[in-house]
Amino acid sequence: MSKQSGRGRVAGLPEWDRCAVMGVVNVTPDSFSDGGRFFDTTNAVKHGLDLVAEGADLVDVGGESTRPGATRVDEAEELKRVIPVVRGLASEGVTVSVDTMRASVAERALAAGAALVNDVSGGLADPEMIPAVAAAGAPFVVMHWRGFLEGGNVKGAYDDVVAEVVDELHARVEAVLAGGITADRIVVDPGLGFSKDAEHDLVLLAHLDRLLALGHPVLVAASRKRFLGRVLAGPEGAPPPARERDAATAAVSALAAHAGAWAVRVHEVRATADAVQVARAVEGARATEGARAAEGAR
Ligand code: PMM
Repeated sequence: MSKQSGRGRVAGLPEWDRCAVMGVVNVTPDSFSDGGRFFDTTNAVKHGLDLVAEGADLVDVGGESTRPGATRVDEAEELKRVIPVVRGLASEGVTVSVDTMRASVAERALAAGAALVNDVSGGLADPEMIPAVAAAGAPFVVMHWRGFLEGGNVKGAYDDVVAEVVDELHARVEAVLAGGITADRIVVDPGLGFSKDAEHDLVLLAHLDRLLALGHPVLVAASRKRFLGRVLAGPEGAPPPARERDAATAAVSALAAHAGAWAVRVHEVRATADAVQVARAVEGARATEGARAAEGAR
């Protein structure tokens, strides 16, 4: 299977000639890595527009932290956080994704101009989610998820993490298709850090080809995650804080883009925008070289 086979195009979204950059706007007081900084509508919209100016192709707006142990916000609060930000960004022409596990939030966000629903539970947290997204004809990100993490990383036991994540994602894709979302609107995501330790995340990144083989565009969301802290710290050291993991994040963006990812989801856009551009240029050079070689062989 060729490296680019998973990049493809997602129906209902613009098409990019390289790995797309999804900038993150967390409208939460307690997010894993940038919590509290953009916790009001005006600041959040401004931050989203800044990310676009820095090179984001789309902006992912979320109102609920998904970090391990985070308590859920209620529906009214999530709506209050997310919908005005989605509306504000969409009205400025930004391609907006909504990061939610609630069908009601997805529906209202789509009505407010969102173009994509990003559900870290892959439709498992809310039985109304898949029918709602199908009815709206919107694209859907299906992330690998093993449930809410109460009491730590309890569902992270694997014999073969790549095979299990691929199989479980495949099953979710089947469920999503059965629920009426069309194949050309499905994006898959390995769910780095969700019921996974650093070793699991790294092995999944080493085998993005296996995820691409599912036949859907792949989203990689490594930004500032724990595994990068572990890599940077080495075996004995203390991991640097989340906001000191952006160079490492950009390195993952280059690797993921090179491996054929459709998009990378990042908090700091500038370096990743450069990374995906470099990956695109290298791909272009390879294609030119291949064409020349073919020409010479004739
Ligand atoms: N991770 C987080 C939030 N949303 N969405 C997708 N599709 N994939 C992810 O891995 C993912 C996500 C948690 O990270 P944050 O709180 O730092 O944004």
